[in-house]
Amino acid sequence: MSIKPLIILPDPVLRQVSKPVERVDAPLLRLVDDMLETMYDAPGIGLAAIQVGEPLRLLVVDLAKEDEPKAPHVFINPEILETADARSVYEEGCLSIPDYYAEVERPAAVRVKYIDREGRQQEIMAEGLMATCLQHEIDHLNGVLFIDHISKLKRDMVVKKFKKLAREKAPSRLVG
Ligand code: GNR
Ligand code: NI
Repeated sequence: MSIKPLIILPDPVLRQVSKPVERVDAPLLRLVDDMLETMYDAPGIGLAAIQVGEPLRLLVVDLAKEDEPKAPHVFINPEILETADARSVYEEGCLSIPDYYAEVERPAAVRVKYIDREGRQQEIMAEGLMATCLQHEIDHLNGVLFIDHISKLKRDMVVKKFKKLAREKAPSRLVG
C-alpha cells in the first residue's frame, strides 16, 4: 500500500469528469487500498479517486471517530437515485482545498446505488454526515467542488488564494 500525493486547487484535474470503473480487479483494489491509506494519513473522512489523479468513478468513506475501529466503505460507480426534500447544513472541508471550511446546504438524505469491493451491486439509504459526505464525493466524480455551492464572492476569494499559493510553489510557466 502507498500514500499518494493529493491534487490541490486550482489544478484543472479536479474539474475532470471521471469515467465509470469497468471491472473490479486486482489493480482497482490496489488503488482502493492506496486511497484508504491516503485518506487515513491526511486525515479525512472521504476521498474520491480524482483527488489522487485517477479519473475513475470510485470513492472511499470512513466516518469512524479516532477512538473507534476503522469502518472503511468503498463505493464504485455510485449513483444518486433519490434525494430527500429536507435540507441539512454541514461545515465542509476538502483535502484538495486544505484549511478552508464553509457551510454547505444539501439534501439531508440520499439513496445511492453502487458496486462494493466484492463487485456486488448495493444500495444504501444515507442520512446525516454520510449523506453529506457521499454528495461531496459524488460531486468530485463530476468535477464539482464544495466551493461551487458557496457564494461567488467567497469562492473567488478561495480560488485566488490557492492560485497565489501555487504560484509561490512552482515556476509561473507551470501555473495558470
Ligand atoms: O475530510 C473531509 N471532511 C468533510 C467534512 C464535511 C463534509 C465533507 C467532507 S469530505 C472531506 C475529505 C474530502 O475532501 N473528500 O473529497
Ligand atoms: Ni473533497
